Amino acid sequence: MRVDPPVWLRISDPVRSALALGRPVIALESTVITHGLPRPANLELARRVEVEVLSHGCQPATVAVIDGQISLGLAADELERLAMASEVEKVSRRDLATVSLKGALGGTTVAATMFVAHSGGVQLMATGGIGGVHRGATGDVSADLHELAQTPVAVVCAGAKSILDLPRTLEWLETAGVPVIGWGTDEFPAFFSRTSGLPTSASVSSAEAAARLIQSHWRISPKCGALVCVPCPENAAVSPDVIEAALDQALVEAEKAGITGNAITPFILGRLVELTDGATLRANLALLRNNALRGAELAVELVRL
Ligand code: PSU
Ligand code: MN
Repeated sequence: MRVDPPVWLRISDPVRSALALGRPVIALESTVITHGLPRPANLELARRVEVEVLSHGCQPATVAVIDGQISLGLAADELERLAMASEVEKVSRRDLATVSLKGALGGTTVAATMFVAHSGGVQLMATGGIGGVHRGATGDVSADLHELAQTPVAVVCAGAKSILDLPRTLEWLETAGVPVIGWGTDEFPAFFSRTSGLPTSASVSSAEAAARLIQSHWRISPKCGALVCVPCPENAAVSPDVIEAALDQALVEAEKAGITGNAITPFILGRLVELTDGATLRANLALLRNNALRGAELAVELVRL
């Protein structure tokens, strides 16, 4: 039933055997490790998430580019190199070939992670927050949205990054036919904050219900992704007011410093941590872990169906 993976893709042995046995597998995004979190918290989290996902009966498959090899599933030493390297690229879908030919190290965005996961036969991935439509009239729309429109992978996230224009991001997803499924909520979560005041397109209250909905979506739209939104855990979430104030300041600073394109997200995230005395970092770590664990439950249910 499964087709052979493409020659450019390196699949780790544990991931390969889990796939061959039809066991649950979840792909994990890695730009958050390379560009979204400070060291060494990034490595600690990445390791912890892999261990916990495994203990939930699901095989983790961190996606990254290692010395030019596009990889699904990393060895422990590769994860450490990726997290601690000073020279590491942010790899979106357009960058895969370039970084691969350079033989470089790279952390993959949601778009690139989805594409690689799908190429290897993995249907599910977890991340912190997806990219989307940026604020203002820059015309900056993340490749994550285009990938969701054309690649049948379900992405477990805490919504879109709060630095984005959330209403326009949701409009874009609606236009592209991508379901936005709230798990335990009917509001689109705003990453560090649990609420945004904006509705999801569907709501489920269990892993089983989420799996059923995703499966049904793929019967009807077999080429389209889906978003599964899980709010940041209550004890780590930050109030929208605090985020908005810090964000306004960070956005002004970014504009003054002339920061644009794919450098915006890492810059803003770093400034938010400083401006909120670490509250956004604690929220980011908590939601990443939570999304991976909920994702693992979902992977188990998807296999069961
Ligand atoms: N959210 C975070 N940290 C991150 C990202 C999102 O808290 O590092 C990354 C994800 O990899 C996402 C990417 O796919 O930012 C989107 O970047 P861009 O807007 O340049 O497409
Ligand atoms: Mn962008």
